[in-house]
Amino acid sequence: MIIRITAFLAVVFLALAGAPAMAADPVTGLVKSDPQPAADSLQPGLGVTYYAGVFNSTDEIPGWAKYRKGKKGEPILLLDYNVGDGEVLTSGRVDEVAADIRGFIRFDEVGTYTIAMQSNDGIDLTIGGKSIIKDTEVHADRYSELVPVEVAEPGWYDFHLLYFEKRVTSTVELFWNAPGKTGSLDFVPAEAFAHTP
Ligand SMILES: [Ca+2]
Repeated sequence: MIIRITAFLAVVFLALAGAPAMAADPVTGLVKSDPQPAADSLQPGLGVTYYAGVFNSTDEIPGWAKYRKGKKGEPILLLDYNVGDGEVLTSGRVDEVAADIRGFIRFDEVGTYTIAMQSNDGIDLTIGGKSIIKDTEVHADRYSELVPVEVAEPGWYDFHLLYFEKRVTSTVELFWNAPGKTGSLDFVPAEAFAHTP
């Protein structure tokens, strides 16, 4: 609890201070989706496949998915889920479920974005082939570090988030600041997400 409050206050303080401390090393070398997805092939939100089961780490999800079909869910339009003991994302379940979330995220600007997440339970976020945020095991709500992510070219990048909720409360939130923007981070907006069905 103390860690959680400290992390929360740190994010709030740094946001208010207008100069988020870059706690993490910058992530560089993101590769744009190649080819870029055709505009008429894209649908809003991120695609998601759910796997019902008891997970203790996101590292268990790929092996699990190899042998099970999973269930397609309604697309996730925004990663702003802070639902207490309610439904986990669009899964129709409140506990014991993993989500394999895939699609694209669009960076319109060249420069250094700041990306952060709050999660409960595990998350493993990869963008443009690079690991951005990992907090893979069971935990109460907590924030990641503020991760500087260098974008060399505007466009769509492959987005892949593994997530699971073991029991009780569930949170998945994704925040960013565009290059040069200071102040509090915003939820990554819906128009920055897309997927091909
Ligand atoms: Ca939980």
